[in-house]
Amino acid sequence: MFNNLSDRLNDTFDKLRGKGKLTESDIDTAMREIRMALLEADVNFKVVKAFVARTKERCLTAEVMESLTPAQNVVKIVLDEMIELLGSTESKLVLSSRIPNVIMLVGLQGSGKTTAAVKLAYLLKKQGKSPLLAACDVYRPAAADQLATLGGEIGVPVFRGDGAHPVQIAQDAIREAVDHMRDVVIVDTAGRLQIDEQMMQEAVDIKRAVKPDQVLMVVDAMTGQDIVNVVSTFAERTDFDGVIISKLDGDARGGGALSVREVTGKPIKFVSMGEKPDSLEVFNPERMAKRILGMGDVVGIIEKAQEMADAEQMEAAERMLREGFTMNDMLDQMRMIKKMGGAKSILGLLGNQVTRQVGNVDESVFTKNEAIILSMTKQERNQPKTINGQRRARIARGSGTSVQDVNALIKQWGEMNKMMGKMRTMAQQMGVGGKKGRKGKKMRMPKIPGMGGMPGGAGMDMNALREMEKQMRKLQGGK
Ligand SMILES: Nc1nc2c(ncn2[C@@H]2O[C@H](COP(=O)(O)OP(=O)(O)OP(=O)(O)O)[C@@H](O)[C@H]2O)c(=O)[nH]1
Ligand SMILES: [Mg+2]
Repeated sequence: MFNNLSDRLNDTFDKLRGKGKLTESDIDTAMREIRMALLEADVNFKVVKAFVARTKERCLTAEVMESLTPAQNVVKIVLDEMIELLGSTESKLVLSSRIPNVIMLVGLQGSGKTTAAVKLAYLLKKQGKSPLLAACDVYRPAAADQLATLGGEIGVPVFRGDGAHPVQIAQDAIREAVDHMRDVVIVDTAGRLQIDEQMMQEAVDIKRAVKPDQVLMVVDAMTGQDIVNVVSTFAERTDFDGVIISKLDGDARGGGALSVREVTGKPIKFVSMGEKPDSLEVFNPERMAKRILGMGDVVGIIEKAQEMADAEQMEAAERMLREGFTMNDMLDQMRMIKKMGGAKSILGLLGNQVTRQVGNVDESVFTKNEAIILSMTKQERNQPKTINGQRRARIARGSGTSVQDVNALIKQWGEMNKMMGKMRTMAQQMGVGGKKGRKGKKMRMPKIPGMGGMPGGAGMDMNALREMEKQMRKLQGGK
């Protein structure tokens, strides 16, 4: 589900990321691609139109266009809008204090009502409830048997008033629940075509008779553009409080699932991801949106890693400007990247910015460099210039590496230290770097681009450094 849509959206994001600064026409192109991708996923065209309009408007603000990372902002906006489209917050099933609570399921033929009824019963049972399933589909000969079999599998009783009218069965089931201390009755109704007036009326009658606490409409994830017609009749006749999307595990394009919230204004409560009783999940818009954008839940981990890195880096940068760049700083930097590299492996092949940043990290080089630094004495770490040939040989022996490896690392440190020296001079001229600034105000040191990627063979990001120097010069008054 959504694979194709995810791929398409990520292609668009990749193109944007490759651009740096974005123009209005870049946004136009991206929005056109997003529109096409959604339409191809069979999302309702009105929903697509509104979605793209909202997204575009937010993307074209100066805040986004003039930011240093416009592409990232665009992705974030698309994500936000997608979450909004899906309902922004989790909408739990609310049970009332009435005993028994009655939940009635309605939906088209074959949409997955009976399966969903059983899954819901299973979920409630796990939460300590004692549900009863009511078999009100009297039209399909095997319908009650199907429910009885599935109910048996999960140990939930099924009330089947063989031969009675569906309204009667529903009422009797409630009586049965009261008699046997069952606190939730789940009413499985017969599937109906929305054009079948008699069947629609029956659903209305059942609803009127048992006054359900919740009517849930089951919508097959395979429903596409037609979703509007499907739900509107139900909305009109039986009304409903929420939606269960079934068959989300299939390979349908998922357009209906994406449209249903906007089309009905009703929350999606559950999604069903398979035929097994335990495959009903409480619907979480954020998780789903991230899944659609190919971000998975790991995005959170990455964001955290990035935040952590930012804060740590900022502090480290300030201290380095004050006290100079030591081997310990280099070690810290390496470890930070390694942490992010770890997150990357969870991420898999996600087209994420952070993945890109740490993309070329070679773990074995990390381990080697880490061992080398750990084999240095405190004094050597603080003043790497004092590491002579003899010491290099000792460090190589101690870390199980070669003198060449040690040389390479010290050389790398030398380059970084030189760069830090330059920056320190600039910073001092500007009055930044921990000490009070010229105007007596403590200024924060900007994050040093490229520093993160340096050790471990990922290579120094010279472009980022040049950009940084340019920025610094600008800050000094354009010299
Ligand atoms: N893969 C998958 N199959 C599902 C899911 N939900 C339902 N099905 C299958 O879809 C078919 C129809 O499901 P039912 O639960 O019988 O649908 P229904 O709405 O009760 O059908 P009627 O009572 O005939 O209207 C069955 O073969 C189910 O096994 C799901 O989430 N994933
Ligand atoms: Mg059924």
